[in-house]
Amino acid sequence: MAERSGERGSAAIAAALAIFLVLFVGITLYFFLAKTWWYPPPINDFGREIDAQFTRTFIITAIVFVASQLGLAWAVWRFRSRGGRASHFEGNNTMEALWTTATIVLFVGLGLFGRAAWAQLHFNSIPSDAMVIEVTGKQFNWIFRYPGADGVFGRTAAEFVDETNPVGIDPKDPAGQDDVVTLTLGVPVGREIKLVEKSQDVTHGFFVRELRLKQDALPGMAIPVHFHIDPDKVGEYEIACTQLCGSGHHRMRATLKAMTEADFEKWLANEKAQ
Ligand SMILES: [Cu+2]
Repeated sequence: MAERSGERGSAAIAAALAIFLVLFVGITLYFFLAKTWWYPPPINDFGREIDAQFTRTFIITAIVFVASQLGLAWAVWRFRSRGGRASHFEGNNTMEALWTTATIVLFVGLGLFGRAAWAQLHFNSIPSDAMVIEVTGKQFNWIFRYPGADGVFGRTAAEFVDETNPVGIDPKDPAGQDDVVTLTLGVPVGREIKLVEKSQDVTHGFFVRELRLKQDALPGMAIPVHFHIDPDKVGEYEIACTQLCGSGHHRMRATLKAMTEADFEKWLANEKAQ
């Protein structure tokens, strides 16, 4: 009698756990397929390439996830306690070799697929006619600098940093006289932009969701990245800091303003006048 009630208990618990696993898989799949918490649409080829890589990764991991969780649900139900002794086996070289090989193939394969996008951002030579803009992260602002008409940035040094000179341009350097310092990243659409990232204090993370571009800015380093924005993607996009850089981290944001070439020239002239 005691044994029979034990059987019923085991079946109920096994069924509940198996049903929970199936529901859990279904709900998880729904959120990914419906893209409930997805990025806003990309605004260049690089963004679309990153999305394609995300999709490849999600499809492969989804197959593994669904198969393993449903397999677990099936095993929980199929091998529930029936009051007998549990049997087990130890070690299986064939299975060890199989899943180790499968994991290597998956990870290396995904890496190979993703290398084009990675190289595009970090290793491919930046076109020589790219517009160069410097971005400096400091607690808790992003500051942008344009080289001005001479195309050359003035020298900077920590000793010159103050409220009116946030990036510390050397006042004696003639190349720095026409540098334009702004709090908004204005760029013309359809043009290659080379962004040189710097930091004055701690590690900050430059991130624009629509560009799918994320790169840390580190003190003592000048890190170049490059991007362009599709000609039809004029608009304003949020720049966020993705590194927990201090108590004001949450308000360390700026705006990326993508404009037509003519609007950009007007905007830059206006910023310079200020
Ligand atoms: Cu920051």
